[in-house]
Amino acid sequence: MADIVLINPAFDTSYWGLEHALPLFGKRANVPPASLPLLAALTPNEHRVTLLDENVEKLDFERIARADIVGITGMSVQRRRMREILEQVKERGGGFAVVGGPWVTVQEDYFDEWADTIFVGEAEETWPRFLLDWEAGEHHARYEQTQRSDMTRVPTPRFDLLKMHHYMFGSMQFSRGCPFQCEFCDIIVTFGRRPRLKTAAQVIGELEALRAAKMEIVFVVDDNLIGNKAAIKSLLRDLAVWQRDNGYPLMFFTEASLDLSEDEELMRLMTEANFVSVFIGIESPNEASLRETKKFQNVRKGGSIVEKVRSVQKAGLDVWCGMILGFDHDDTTIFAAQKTFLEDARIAHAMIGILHAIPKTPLYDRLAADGRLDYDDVPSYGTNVIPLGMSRDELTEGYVELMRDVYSPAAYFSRVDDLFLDAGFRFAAPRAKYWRTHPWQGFKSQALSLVRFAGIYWRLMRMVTESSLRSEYRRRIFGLLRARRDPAVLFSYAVKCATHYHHHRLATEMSRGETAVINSF
Ligand code: B12
Ligand code: SF4
Repeated sequence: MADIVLINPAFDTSYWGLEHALPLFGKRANVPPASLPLLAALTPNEHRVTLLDENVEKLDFERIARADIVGITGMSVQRRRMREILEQVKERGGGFAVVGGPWVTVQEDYFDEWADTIFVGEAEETWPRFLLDWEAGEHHARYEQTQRSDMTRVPTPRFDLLKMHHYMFGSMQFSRGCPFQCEFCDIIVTFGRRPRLKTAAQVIGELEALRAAKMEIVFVVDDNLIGNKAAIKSLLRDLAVWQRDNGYPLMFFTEASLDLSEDEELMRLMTEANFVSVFIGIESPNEASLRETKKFQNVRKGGSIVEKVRSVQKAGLDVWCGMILGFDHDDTTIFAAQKTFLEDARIAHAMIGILHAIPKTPLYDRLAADGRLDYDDVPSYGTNVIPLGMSRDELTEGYVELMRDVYSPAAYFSRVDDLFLDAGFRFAAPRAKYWRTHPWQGFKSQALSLVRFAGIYWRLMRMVTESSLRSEYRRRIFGLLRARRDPAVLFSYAVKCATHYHHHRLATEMSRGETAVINSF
């Protein structure tokens, strides 16, 4: 029997981390690390597994050093902390150190001195095999699966081993893989271009586990939920039945490609399964840049990108998006173009980043061949790419200015209100319809939304230090109240205020030079 400790290292503050908003929700982290409870479920019962997430609790290095095997996961932004943790463990004469996850998968030599074994890519088969090898003293320094994991055999993650009450959202995965070929993307390098899905029975099993952990909002962490449209439609139908049978206990958000807008049935099925928002990789309003990066799905016929986003919103899905600056076809006019695009598309939440080249991607290979990678001062520039249409300084300065503009209260709430007030965005309509025939459940749920809204409002008024922001939030919320009396919408609007606080603070700190430009790399 081995004593195994698996660790998710702390993140630095970032757009997605929502660090400044978390106290407003009374939470310590946004999403639990999905890999750790999954690895625990893949571990044979004779071993003892402890899961530690540094984002919700301080690490006790003395305890960690006593473990037989210390496993660490992490993505690019966690890589330095991953190394620090390994160093601390080694200094204390700690156990066998293994590393897996997105970063080591693309940068295999990063932990050379610190890790005894690394795992490249998926680990459904290699993790249990490693444990057998380790017990026999025959383990290898590197494991990589020859076949991609069979998603229909992935077990239900051991959420019970995490302190789930500290997280804002639950997380689960329906599928891996994406059929597209965006040049900068490491997902297709790691998971392939053929989407692989779990069965409805597996998904429902996980939903029950998340419900048991008292989660209410779940991030479906697929990179592209709709990579296999026929398969996901079938799954969504089963999910909608489960929601209706159980009184809509869970609300979902996810990521999908823009071709979602071309499929009315798919959008309807998503809302029936209680998906309320979707993150779409739009990347740029500049068509030449989209073609350059092989994001062909965004330049297809059938309307402009703005029109396509509006179709998704009309179906009842709030759109979040990813935008990238610094493609070869971008010059300094891109900053204004991005801002105008977000206004026209009424997208409140845009994860704007600077193009960077992830190792093993086609973009990385192209730029390396052209001598256009520069690792000098990456944290300040936020990229390892030497841009073509402007200097590195112009790119970072333009980025910071754009973030500040886009998250100024006036610009942000103008986008939110355009959607929520003027367009009367239909929020979770199938659930509202269900409540009309189940009034008691509807009443309980709406009462809970009101309580939650009141909690966030109270914290906004107490914890936000800038009085101008407090009065902005108050004014906006009362504006919404005059137009719409739905507690669910009110709660979701309060969440918009809290997330604004995070984005606005982050953008302000960046523009004052108080935090690194962007730690997406
Ligand atoms: C959910 C998610 C998030 C969540 C947080 C998740 C969390 N708490 O860990 C949020 C939304 C917060 C997030 C944020 C960001 N993310 Co993110 N995220 C994802 C996403 C979509 C899914 C991750 C997931 O849950 N996968 C499901 C699990 C089961 O898969 P897995 O982690 O790969 O684990 C498997 C194997 O890797 C392996 N494994 C993993 N760890 C370990 C450890 C050991 C010891 C072993 C043996 C095996 C092993 O076993 C698992 C089973 O096969 C991935 C893309 C993807 N599809 O993986 C991007 C991804 C990880 N994110 C990425 C990035 C860049 C970011 C951001 C920096 C974006 C930004 N610009 O702000 C931020 C930074 C976060 C922060 N707070 O600072 C990149 C990382 C690139 C890289 N190669 O390192 C990815 C790959 C997406 C991408 N290509 O852009 N993210
Ligand atoms: S659509 Fe998203 S997941 Fe698919 S290849 Fe492009 S960036 Fe990667």
